[in-house]
Amino acid sequence: MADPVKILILNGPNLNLLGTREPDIYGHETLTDIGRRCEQRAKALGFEIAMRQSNSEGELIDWIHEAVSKWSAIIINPAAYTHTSVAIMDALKLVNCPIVEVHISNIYKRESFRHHSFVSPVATGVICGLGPAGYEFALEAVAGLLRKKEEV
Ligand code: CA2
Repeated sequence: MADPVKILILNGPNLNLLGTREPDIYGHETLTDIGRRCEQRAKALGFEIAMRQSNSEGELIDWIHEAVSKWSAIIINPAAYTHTSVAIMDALKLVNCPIVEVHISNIYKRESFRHHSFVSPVATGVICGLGPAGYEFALEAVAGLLRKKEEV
């Protein structure tokens, strides 16, 4: 049997506390709940996933580097690093696989400093403002992107 397609799902700073504050913006689900949703959706799509979270920019970058050889796609919610990190943008540029940027909230409806993303110009696509379901939509998008890649 063929090896399962492996997808890396990365989460940036403070997302470990999701579900504990600001439910009007982020809802009530925790990152563990979102991980469970993703596991189910990934199973249906025939993917194996690794869901990781870090509050450290360097650790996120080390994980992105793994995608050069180990992962078929990256789904990333860089959290506040979205708006600040040239280093994460540079690391993502080195990766030759589909990258889907996810934001739970609609960053364009919020403070102006959230309107700029260093990640979007290097991402294959962006899902934003659709709540925790955005992670599942990102998995569906990856399935489509990988299928398209196989066809060429
Ligand atoms: O909407 C998103 O997914 C964000 O990436 C979340 C980041 C924010 O800085 C971005 O502008 C948009 C913030 C993550 C904070 O996580 C929370 C932790 C505890 C309670 C609520 C949210």
